[in-house]
Amino acid sequence: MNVEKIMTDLEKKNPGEKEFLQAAREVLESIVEVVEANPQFEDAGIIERIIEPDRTLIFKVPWTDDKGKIHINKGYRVQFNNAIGPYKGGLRFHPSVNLSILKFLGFEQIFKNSLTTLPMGGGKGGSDFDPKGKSNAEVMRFCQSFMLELVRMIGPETDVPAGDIGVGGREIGFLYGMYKKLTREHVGVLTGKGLNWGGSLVRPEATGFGGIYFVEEMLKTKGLNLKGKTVAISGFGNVAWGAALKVVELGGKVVTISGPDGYIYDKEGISGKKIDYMLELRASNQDIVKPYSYEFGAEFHEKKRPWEVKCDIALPCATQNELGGDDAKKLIANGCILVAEISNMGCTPEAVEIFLKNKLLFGPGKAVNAGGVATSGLEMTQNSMKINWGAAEVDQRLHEIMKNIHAACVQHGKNKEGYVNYVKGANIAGFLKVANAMLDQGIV
Ligand code: 2IT
Repeated sequence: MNVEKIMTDLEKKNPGEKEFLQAAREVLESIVEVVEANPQFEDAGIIERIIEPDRTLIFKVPWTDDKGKIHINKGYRVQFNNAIGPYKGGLRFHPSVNLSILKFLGFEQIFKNSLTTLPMGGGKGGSDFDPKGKSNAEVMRFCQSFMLELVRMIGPETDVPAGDIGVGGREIGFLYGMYKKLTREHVGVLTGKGLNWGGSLVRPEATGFGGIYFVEEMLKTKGLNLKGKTVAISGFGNVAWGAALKVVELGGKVVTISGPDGYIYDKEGISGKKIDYMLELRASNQDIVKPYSYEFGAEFHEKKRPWEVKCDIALPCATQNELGGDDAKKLIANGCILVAEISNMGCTPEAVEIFLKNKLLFGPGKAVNAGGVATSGLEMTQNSMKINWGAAEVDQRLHEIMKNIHAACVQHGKNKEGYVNYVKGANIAGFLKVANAMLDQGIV
């Protein structure tokens, strides 16, 4: 398998799509050995087929603001691969959204969803709409207009979107309301729904909780645990919040959160009502963390990232490529032993290379953050059965899934010296299931 040749062709077909090309290269480099050991994959064109989305819908989203001014945004849904189940993946509303970002996320989602052991294919969607500073009514009108087009693509057995950055319970509610009006069906077509209308307990916490269950498993391989560990977290949204809750519950100390405006360093530890305050920051719709420093008297470092603080564990929980090579070096110099991406592709390839070279415990997003979509899968199951599980049952299933993902990474990623390359392990384990399903189903 010639990775360089595949990448050259991919670049020609997808010019300038740097995030997508970055995600594709990482997977391809990881699976070389298994593809070479299994010539049936290349014979069936699996590689070329898996890096091309099944289809992509790009549409206009017109909406009117509270003053009556008309705005036009771009809307997208990328249906990447449905070999093992309906397309599944979140919607991201953020001004940075473009086709490259959604293709990288959709591509990652194929392997992540495969790792969960649940029957879900890979997809992603969203818009360059910026929720910052918008009123509730504006967000509603935008969501309704977005759904007028998205409805053509989705269905409970076809494609099941959820939230991602900028899309939480409120947006899922508005989207679901319009879907229901258009189709007259009350079905599990979106996940992350409200508890009164088909949502699952633990879904809001699931990405963060799952991430920390995975971190616990990683630590266990070294006979360690979270008790007394100092943890640096980036972001302050849903993912960071769930992770902080679980770290504190398991005896760790969270010392940072961050936003586009900078980071908070709270030496005393972020716990209890300080974690609740993250929800207030998010609800303020301002996308800033500075107010935390007035509220609790902690340090605010303007326009900086939290990777310069001394910590045992670093958890990127914000967005792609938020931790670079220089950050990686700083973390290692400060004694950090574990980095786990709870954001998607949180670390740059340079940072990942440095972590692997230095034999850190490094967990890639598609394994570490799979608890979010796994719990979406559990929401789909509950919707199909028309029942609701209790929180303990969902949490226990989530925990089990994360342990299984960790075991799959170890199985496929452990080298002769005993070091676990989780990047390789996750990519191989995720790929094999999808590739074999594609083989079974013929050239489609
Ligand atoms: O990146 C992700 O896995 C998500 N945003 C969650 C996707 C989902 O369908 O729950």
